[in-house]
Amino acid sequence: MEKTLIILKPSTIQRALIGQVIDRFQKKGLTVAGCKMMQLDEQILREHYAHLVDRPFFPSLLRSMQATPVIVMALAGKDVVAVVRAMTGATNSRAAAPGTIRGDFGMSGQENIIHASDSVENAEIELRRFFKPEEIFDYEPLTISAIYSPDELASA
Ligand code: IDP
Ligand code: MG
Repeated sequence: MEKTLIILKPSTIQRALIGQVIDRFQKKGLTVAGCKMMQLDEQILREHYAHLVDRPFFPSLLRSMQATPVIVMALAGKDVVAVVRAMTGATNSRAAAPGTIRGDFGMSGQENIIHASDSVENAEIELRRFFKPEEIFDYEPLTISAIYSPDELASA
Protein backbone atom coordinates (compact mmCIF):
# COMPACT_ATOMS: atom_id res chain seq x y z
CA MET A 1 0.00 0.00 0.00
CA GLU A 2 1.22 3.51 -0.84
CA LYS A 3 2.49 5.56 2.11
CA THR A 4 2.92 9.26 2.85
CA LEU A 5 4.51 11.37 5.57
CA ILE A 6 2.65 13.88 7.66
CA ILE A 7 4.05 16.06 10.43
CA LEU A 8 1.77 17.55 13.07
CA LYS A 9 3.46 20.93 13.49
CA PRO A 10 4.26 22.59 16.85
CA SER A 11 1.28 24.96 16.58
CA THR A 12 -0.99 21.90 16.36
CA ILE A 13 0.62 20.43 19.48
CA GLN A 14 0.29 23.80 21.29
CA ARG A 15 -3.35 24.19 20.29
CA ALA A 16 -4.26 20.65 21.37
CA LEU A 17 -5.55 19.72 17.89
CA ILE A 18 -3.63 16.43 17.61
CA GLY A 19 -6.69 14.23 18.12
CA GLN A 20 -8.95 16.13 15.74
CA VAL A 21 -6.37 16.06 12.93
CA ILE A 22 -5.59 12.35 13.30
CA ASP A 23 -9.31 11.60 13.59
CA ARG A 24 -9.89 12.99 10.09
CA PHE A 25 -7.35 10.65 8.55
CA GLN A 26 -8.72 7.63 10.42
CA LYS A 27 -12.33 8.45 9.51
CA LYS A 28 -11.26 8.77 5.87
CA GLY A 29 -10.08 5.14 5.99
CA LEU A 30 -6.33 5.65 6.06
CA THR A 31 -4.12 3.36 8.14
CA VAL A 32 -1.54 4.64 10.63
CA ALA A 33 1.61 2.79 9.60
CA GLY A 34 4.01 4.74 11.83
CA CYS A 35 3.77 7.35 14.57
CA LYS A 36 6.27 9.01 16.91
CA MET A 37 7.09 12.27 18.66
CA MET A 38 10.43 13.94 17.97
CA GLN A 39 12.23 17.24 18.45
CA LEU A 40 13.42 18.47 15.05
CA ASP A 41 16.89 20.00 14.81
CA GLU A 42 18.14 22.60 12.34
CA GLN A 43 19.95 20.02 10.23
CA ILE A 44 16.88 17.90 9.47
CA LEU A 45 14.79 21.03 8.82
CA ARG A 46 17.36 22.43 6.37
CA GLU A 47 17.15 19.14 4.51
CA HIS A 48 13.37 18.87 4.68
CA TYR A 49 12.78 22.48 3.63
CA ALA A 50 15.79 22.73 1.27
CA HIS A 51 13.56 24.42 -1.35
CA LEU A 52 12.95 27.31 1.09
CA VAL A 53 16.33 28.00 2.74
CA ASP A 54 16.87 31.20 0.75
CA ARG A 55 13.42 32.64 1.46
CA PRO A 56 13.19 35.58 3.91
CA PHE A 57 10.78 33.70 6.16
CA PHE A 58 13.09 30.68 6.57
CA PRO A 59 14.53 31.70 10.00
CA SER A 60 10.98 32.15 11.28
CA LEU A 61 9.97 28.75 9.84
CA LEU A 62 12.98 27.15 11.58
CA ARG A 63 11.97 28.65 14.94
CA SER A 64 8.35 27.67 14.45
CA MET A 65 9.13 24.03 13.60
CA GLN A 66 11.37 23.73 16.68
CA ALA A 67 9.01 25.41 19.16
CA THR A 68 7.86 22.05 20.57
CA PRO A 69 8.37 18.43 19.59
CA VAL A 70 6.33 17.38 16.55
CA ILE A 71 4.46 14.17 15.75
CA VAL A 72 5.54 12.43 12.57
CA MET A 73 3.21 9.87 11.02
CA ALA A 74 3.28 7.46 8.13
CA LEU A 75 -0.20 7.01 6.63
CA ALA A 76 -1.07 4.18 4.26
CA GLY A 77 -3.83 3.89 1.68
CA LYS A 78 -4.56 3.68 -2.02
CA ASP A 79 -3.30 6.90 -3.71
CA VAL A 80 -2.63 8.19 -0.19
CA VAL A 81 -0.16 10.94 -1.21
CA ALA A 82 -2.73 12.71 -3.39
CA VAL A 83 -5.60 12.01 -0.98
CA VAL A 84 -3.74 13.52 1.98
CA ARG A 85 -2.56 16.58 0.03
CA ALA A 86 -6.18 17.21 -1.00
CA MET A 87 -7.33 16.85 2.61
CA THR A 88 -4.52 19.22 3.74
CA GLY A 89 -5.48 22.19 1.53
CA ALA A 90 -3.55 25.20 0.25
CA THR A 91 -0.34 26.29 1.99
CA ASN A 92 -1.85 29.55 3.28
CA SER A 93 -4.56 28.49 5.72
CA ARG A 94 -6.55 31.66 5.04
CA ALA A 95 -6.81 30.68 1.37
CA ALA A 96 -7.35 26.96 2.02
CA ALA A 97 -10.81 25.69 1.16
CA PRO A 98 -13.26 25.06 3.99
CA GLY A 99 -13.41 21.32 4.59
CA THR A 100 -9.64 20.95 4.31
CA ILE A 101 -7.53 20.62 7.46
CA ARG A 102 -5.77 23.95 6.94
CA GLY A 103 -9.02 25.59 5.84
CA ASP A 104 -10.85 24.44 8.96
CA PHE A 105 -8.18 24.73 11.66
CA GLY A 106 -5.84 27.58 10.71
CA MET A 107 -5.44 31.28 9.93
CA SER A 108 -1.77 31.37 8.93
CA GLY A 109 0.56 30.68 6.02
CA GLN A 110 3.33 29.51 8.35
CA GLU A 111 1.36 27.97 11.23
CA ASN A 112 -0.59 25.71 8.92
CA ILE A 113 -1.24 22.63 11.08
CA ILE A 114 0.51 19.85 9.16
CA HIS A 115 3.14 19.00 6.61
CA ALA A 116 2.15 16.46 3.94
CA SER A 117 4.40 14.98 1.24
CA ASP A 118 3.64 16.43 -2.20
CA SER A 119 4.54 13.49 -4.49
CA VAL A 120 5.03 9.74 -4.28
CA GLU A 121 8.75 10.22 -4.90
CA ASN A 122 9.08 12.83 -2.12
CA ALA A 123 6.99 10.71 0.25
CA GLU A 124 9.53 7.90 -0.05
CA ILE A 125 12.43 10.31 0.58
CA GLU A 126 10.66 12.00 3.50
CA LEU A 127 9.61 8.73 5.16
CA ARG A 128 13.25 7.64 5.07
CA ARG A 129 14.25 11.03 6.52
CA PHE A 130 12.04 10.74 9.60
CA PHE A 131 11.63 6.98 10.21
CA LYS A 132 13.88 3.98 10.56
CA PRO A 133 12.63 1.07 8.39
CA GLU A 134 11.55 -0.91 11.49
CA GLU A 135 9.38 2.01 12.70
CA ILE A 136 6.99 1.64 9.74
CA PHE A 137 4.54 -1.27 9.89
CA ASP A 138 2.76 -3.16 7.13
CA TYR A 139 -0.41 -4.59 8.59
CA GLU A 140 -3.95 -4.84 7.34
CA PRO A 141 -6.69 -3.52 9.63
CA LEU A 142 -9.77 -5.76 9.98
CA THR A 143 -11.89 -2.99 8.42
CA ILE A 144 -9.94 -2.99 5.14
CA SER A 145 -12.54 -5.00 3.17
CA ALA A 146 -15.21 -2.46 4.16
CA ILE A 147 -13.03 0.46 3.03
CA TYR A 148 -11.99 -0.83 -0.44
CA SER A 149 -13.50 -3.09 -3.09
CA PRO A 150 -11.55 -6.29 -3.89
CA ASP A 151 -10.25 -4.85 -7.18
CA GLU A 152 -9.11 -1.65 -5.48
CA LEU A 153 -7.25 -3.70 -2.87
CA ALA A 154 -5.66 -5.90 -5.51
CA SER A 155 -4.24 -2.87 -7.33
CA ALA A 156 -3.19 -0.95 -4.22
P1 IDP B 1 3.38 23.07 1.69
O1 IDP B 1 3.57 22.86 3.18
O2 IDP B 1 1.95 23.40 1.37
O3 IDP B 1 3.93 21.93 0.87
P2 IDP B 1 5.74 24.65 0.96
O4 IDP B 1 5.78 25.68 -0.12
O5 IDP B 1 6.48 23.36 0.73
O6 IDP B 1 4.19 24.39 1.29
O7 IDP B 1 6.28 25.34 2.27
C1 IDP B 1 6.64 24.60 3.40
C2 IDP B 1 6.19 25.33 4.66
O8 IDP B 1 6.87 26.59 4.75
C3 IDP B 1 4.70 25.72 4.67
O9 IDP B 1 3.87 24.65 5.06
C4 IDP B 1 4.68 26.88 5.63
O10 IDP B 1 4.73 26.42 6.99
C5 IDP B 1 6.00 27.56 5.30
N1 IDP B 1 5.79 28.63 4.31
C6 IDP B 1 5.67 28.50 2.96
N2 IDP B 1 5.51 29.69 2.36
C7 IDP B 1 5.51 30.61 3.37
C8 IDP B 1 5.40 32.05 3.40
O11 IDP B 1 5.23 32.73 2.38
N3 IDP B 1 5.46 32.64 4.64
C9 IDP B 1 5.65 31.93 5.79
N4 IDP B 1 5.78 30.59 5.79
C10 IDP B 1 5.70 29.93 4.61
MG1 MG C 1 5.90 21.37 0.55
